[in-house]
Parts: sequence; structure tokens; C-alpha cells
Amino acid sequence: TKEQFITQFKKRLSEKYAMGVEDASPTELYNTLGSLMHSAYSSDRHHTWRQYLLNKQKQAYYFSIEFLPGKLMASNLLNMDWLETVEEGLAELGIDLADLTEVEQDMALGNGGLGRLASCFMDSIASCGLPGNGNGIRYEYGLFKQKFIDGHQVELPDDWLSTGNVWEVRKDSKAVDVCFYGQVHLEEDANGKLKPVYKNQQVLRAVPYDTGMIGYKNNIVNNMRLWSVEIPNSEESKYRSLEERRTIEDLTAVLYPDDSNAKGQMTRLAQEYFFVSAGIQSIVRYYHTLKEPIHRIHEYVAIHINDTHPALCIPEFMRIMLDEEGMSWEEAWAVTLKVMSYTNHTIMAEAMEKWPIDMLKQLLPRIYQIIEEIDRRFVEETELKVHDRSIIDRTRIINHNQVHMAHLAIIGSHSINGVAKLHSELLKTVVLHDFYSLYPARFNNKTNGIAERRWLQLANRPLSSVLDKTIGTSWRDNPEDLQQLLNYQDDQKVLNALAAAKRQNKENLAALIKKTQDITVSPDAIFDVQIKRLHAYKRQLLNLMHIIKCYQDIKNNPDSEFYPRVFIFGAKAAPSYAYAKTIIKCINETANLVNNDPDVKDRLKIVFLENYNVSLAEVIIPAADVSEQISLASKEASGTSNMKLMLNGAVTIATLDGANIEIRDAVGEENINIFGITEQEVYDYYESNTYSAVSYFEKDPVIRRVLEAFIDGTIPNIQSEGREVFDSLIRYNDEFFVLRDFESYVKAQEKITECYKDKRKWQKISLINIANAGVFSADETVKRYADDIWQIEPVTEYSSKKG
Ligand code: KOT
Repeated sequence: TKEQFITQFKKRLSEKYAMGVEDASPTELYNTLGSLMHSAYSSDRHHTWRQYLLNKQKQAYYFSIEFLPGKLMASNLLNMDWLETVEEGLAELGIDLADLTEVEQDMALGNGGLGRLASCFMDSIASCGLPGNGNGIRYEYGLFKQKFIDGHQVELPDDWLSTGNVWEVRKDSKAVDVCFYGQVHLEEDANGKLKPVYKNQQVLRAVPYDTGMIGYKNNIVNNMRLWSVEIPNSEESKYRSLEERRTIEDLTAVLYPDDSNAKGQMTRLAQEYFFVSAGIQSIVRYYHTLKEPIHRIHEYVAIHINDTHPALCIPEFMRIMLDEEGMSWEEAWAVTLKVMSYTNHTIMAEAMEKWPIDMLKQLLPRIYQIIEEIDRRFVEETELKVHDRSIIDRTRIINHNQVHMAHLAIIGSHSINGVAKLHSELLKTVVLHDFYSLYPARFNNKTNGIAERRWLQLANRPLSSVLDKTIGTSWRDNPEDLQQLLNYQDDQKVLNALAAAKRQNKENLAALIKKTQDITVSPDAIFDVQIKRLHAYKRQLLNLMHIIKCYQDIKNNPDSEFYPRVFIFGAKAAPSYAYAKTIIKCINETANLVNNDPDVKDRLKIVFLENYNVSLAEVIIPAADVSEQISLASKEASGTSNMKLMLNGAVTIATLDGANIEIRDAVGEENINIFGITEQEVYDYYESNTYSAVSYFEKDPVIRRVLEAFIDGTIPNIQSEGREVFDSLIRYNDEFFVLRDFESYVKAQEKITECYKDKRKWQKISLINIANAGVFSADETVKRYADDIWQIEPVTEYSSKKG
């Protein structure tokens, strides 16, 4: 109860800091609440663990090199069913919970969609009472913080642990050794079995930090285990100099800041093996406590490989089965296949991981031997199956002096899935077609999902309360119940209430924009939002070109009617991705020009919010009117911000790409704005090689005028950047068909403006979007993973509440 909470809170504050509420800083209050929560869910955590152990339940382990949870306090409070009590209790003490969560650091151990998906899944797995755990890296520094200086992106370190982390528990007793480098050869042991003998290995210690993943009001607390590197005591004498120590500690120091891009650096490869080896060792060690025979491990363990970064799970698991458990190759391979499953998240060529043989051999000699043998057997087996030998060349793991990680992941997994219907189809028919012909039964689709608890219940409380009053509260447990809202699509009172909630969120965002960027925007304008990593294929440039067109229209005809719009961007560029940084500079300079031009009369505003992250998304998304999902068809595997924006009542403008297609299917053609060429047309262009960007430039005076603005000084301070953009389109033939889609994009935008002017119509479309967003609940997605891939079951005895 509230009274109990107040008593406990004061007591804890006094124990921890010898202070009263009046004297404590927000950080002290935050730490006090965090520690109180931690003690409270720890018993559930222990109980969950005991239940899994006693029932010997099969558990899934989600291996991901990225997790992107954002802040945890509010979502933990919600899931513990403490939120209201704590808010009221704190209020009674004169404290606003929002002031406490303000001091929490975003946990940003991921780049974007892939890491955020992993964290939505963690929430959903626990909330569905499923036995599933995360396994990853505890980066000392998360994704860089973004600043703009003169319109350029500048990166600052994200020292997120500097203020402590109330949610994690260091588990020294669960540390394991992970070995790198050295030489290995095989020797026969007493039983005639070949065993590896190692020389000159580097031994590192992997120390786990566990964070409870709290289920939604079900007393289940699963685990996200993140590994940190240390120098083992036994090796202390080896690393004397600061520099030597630094090299070791670098291993888990920073997250690589590249999204959908593979960088072939040794430290990255070492990171991959480090968390894979530590995770698998700890799983096998736990398995032994069950006292079941090792060849049945697949009945108790499922390991999921989130994109190829953890693909070394396959040879590492083989290594342990062979070298430590004494299995034969055939036995080891049989269990490995049954344990492993793999999700592909992208078809972008530059994201495909390939490691030079020499690098792998040098860093991980035994693992390389095993990969070689997997490859050899794959070739041997496939030769018997196929007539056309060229397929072997295209599918084997080791080729052209490189180790192809996707091939390894596919060959070693019983399940391979894409993340949206179109994406999974393209995997089968184009990208992984050869593998599909070899292993058709392994391929399946699991469309991504989102944690509605964070993205609606927590992020959008005004909307949540309208929903409660309109359709009751069952949607909070079962997002598919949002469908009931469809009964109110012609109810003006409900539509008005929804509009009032949106208005409140827009005012909230407008205040943030004022505070952080000192730009005044009117909540009466259309809030048009594109939030995602900056990448050429996502086509922020198409958005910018449309904005420039609007600006030029206003300049040419200052008194014409133009419905006010605020274009809102949030995007980080990988520090080494020059073109993406160029686009950022161009958007910022255009913003500067447009926002300060008196002719515009505030009808057009451009806001590029700095340092886009999970917490910022929680403020932007509820305030969005328009959701920009404008990637070139076939390039965005799924997208998940498209789902979050829809859930919050934004109307989508989209290409037929990724999950946009499923959004269209859910809301109907008339409640989404589709434009642009289809994935088929894209492939036809590739096939025929007939795309000519310059012809659009020559034919279309609007395009010409817009592109000239990049190079003729219309937009100031982008001499080199404007030229670079211009050249990317005209000289290098516009890799992502921006000019091809421009006209249809402009038309779709005009339709949006017309529709927005018809308030009632817009509100109805917005309602239909909210009502149909339940199908994208990550709860449903993880249940499908649990049933089809992992074969795990929810805990039966749910909530044996302890005192
Ligand atoms: C690839 C390499 C390094 C870091 C990240 C990636 C990556 C990210 N690959 N795909 N993604 C995104 O994953 C999301 C979750 O499935 C998708 O919604 C999105 O379309 C991918 O671009």
C-alpha cells in the first residue's frame, strides 16, 4: 500500500544516505527507490529461477551483441504493479516520480532496431511467463551521445555507468575463463580420442552482471546476463604495463556504433567470441546441475543467434561438446543443430559479416579448426545432393579466404527466420535462395513486434487513459483488445478525446523542442516524424527534398495557402559513415534557413532533435501525426518505429517495404499512404540496368529546382556537402532510387495535407491505426518464437506469492 511504501522508502533513504526526504537530491531519491525495488523483486527472481530449475524447464537464451533497454525504472514499476502506488506515495512526500526518472541514464547498449527488438523481446518473454534469458556484453560505454556543432554531428562518449547502475548484480561466482590466441594441435588421449592441446593461450576472465527482466504483473523475473572482461588473478603478472592492461579492458569497453554495417576489426571479433563463449560455458555449467545426460541438452536448452554477430555459438558449442563432453562429431553436430536457431535482420550487403581466415585462425585457432570441419562436411554432404556444383561455391562457409558468418549460422541452425513477411520471402527467393533449396523446412517468418507496455502504457499516458475510459482496461493485458476501439470510429466524443490526448502530447514535445533546440513550434501544425538511424537506404534525403520543395513553393508564392507542418528528425549516423553525416549537415542547414526565413511565417519548421535515443523516442512518438517509413522497397527488413508510431495514432506514409506491408494489411489501403516503386520494380531495374537518375533531373523541373538548391547557394554552408549529395544522385546514379520515387512521394504528402484538413476524417484514420496495432505486440511475436522455434513453455505455477 501507499503507506507501507512511504514508510519503507523513508527507512531505506535513511539507511542508505542517513537523510530525510527534504535533504536528498533526485539522484539519492532515485537510488533509494531503485534499491527498494531491487530488494522487492529479488525474491521473485530467485523463485523464478528455482521454478525453472525444479521443473527442469527448457529455457531459451537470446544471444545478442546489442540490447537497448533505455530507462528501466518506470517500466519495472509498471511490471511490478507498483507504478500507481509509488507515484502517489512519492507525491505525498512532495516528490515527482518524473524528476527521479530524469536522472536515470539510458541504457544504450545497442544501435537501433536490432538492439531495441532484443529488449522488447526480453520484456515480452518475461511478461508471457516464458523461460527465456538474454546474453550479451556489458559495454562500459554505450552508443555515443550526439551533439550538433555548426550543423555537424559530433560524438561524445556515453559514460552511462558513472552514476552507478541500480539494476545490475555482479556475479563473481559465475565468472568463466575465455581463451584467445596461441597454438593448438590434436593429440590422442588414453582412450584413443583426439583432444586439443593448447600453447601460449591468452586467458581472460568473463564476469557476468545480471539484470532482472520483470514480467508484467506475473511475478516472473528472468535474467539478462551481460559479460564484462577482466584480467584473471592467475594472469596478473603477465600484464604489467598500463597499456597492456588497457588492451585487455578495451574488449568490452565500447559498443561498435555501426548499424547494419559490418566492420572487420579484430576487437569486434574478440567481442563476439567473448560473450558467446562465456554464455555457452555458463549454460552448459547450469545444465550439468540438472544431472541429465549431455546428449539430451537440446531438450533443455535453446540458443538463439540474433543476426550473425553471435554465430560463433555454433563452433563454440561444438567445441564444448567435442573437447569437454567427449562427444563424437556426429553426436555433437546433431545436438548443436537442434539447439541453435538464427534470425536474419538485413539483406544489405555491407551488413553481411565475413572474417578473413587469417584473423579467425590467429584469434581463435581451435574454433577455426572446427569451422573448417563444418565446412568440409557441408561440402561433402551437399555434393551428394546437388547436380550443379556452383551452388556449393555460393553456400560454403569458407571461400575466397573469408569465413562467411551467415552461411555458418544457416548451416548450423534448425531454424532461420526473417523479420517481416516480405523480408522472409526475399530471403527464400533471392538472398538465401540457394540455402532455401537445400533446407526449405528451416525457413520461416517471424514478423517483429513491440512492447506495448513501454510504447503505449508508459510513453503515452494521455492516450492510455482515453482508452481505459472508452474500451476498458483489458488492452493493457491483451493489446489485441485495442480492436474494440473500432466501435467508436464515428463517435465524435471519442474522436475528440483522442485528439485532445494527441494535442497534449504535441504540447509536451513542443516544450521539449523549445527547451532543447530553442525552436518554437505550434501544436496546430502537422507533426511529421522520421526517427531511425541515418542511412542512405532509409532515405532521409527524400524527406529533405520534399521539404525543400515546400520551401521553394512558399518562396515563389509567399501568400499561397500552405498548411503548417513541423518536420521532426531524430537520427544518429555511424561516426565513420561520411555520407550519412553529410545528410545530417544538409538537414541542419536547411532547418537554419527555413526556420529563420520571415517569408515562411512559421508555416514550415524543421527540427532535428539531438541525440535520438529510447527516452527521446518516448516523447516524440506519442506526439506524431505523420509516420515517415520511406525506405527503398526491399531494403528495410521490418522496421519497428513504424509499429510504435501507428500504435500512438500517427498516420503512415510508406513504401511497400518491411512491415509497412503488414501495417497496410491491418489498417486497409485507405488508412495508410503508400507510394513509390515496389520491391519487384526495384529488382527489375537491377536486372535490366535501365535506371537513369539524370533523366529525372532533366525531365522534372521540380526535381531540378530542388537539386539545384543543394549546389547553388540557396542552402547556405553546404558547399561540399551539397555537392556530395548532388553527385550521389546524378553522377553515381542514385543508388536508392530517390528521384524515381520523388514525384509519387510528393503526391502522397499532398494527400496527407488534404486529409489532415478534414479533422474528422483524420481522427478516424488515426483511431483505426491505434485499433489495429495490437497485432504487432511483441508478446505475440515471442509466443510464436517459443512455439515454433524454441519449443519452450510458460511456467505453469505462476504466482506462488511469497510473504
Ligand atoms: C546489422 C549489423 C550491425 C548492427 C545492426 C544491424 C542490423 C540492424 N541489421 N538489421 N537491423 C535492423 O533490425 C531491425 C529489427 O529486426 C529491423 O526492424 C530493421 O529493419 C533492421 O534494419
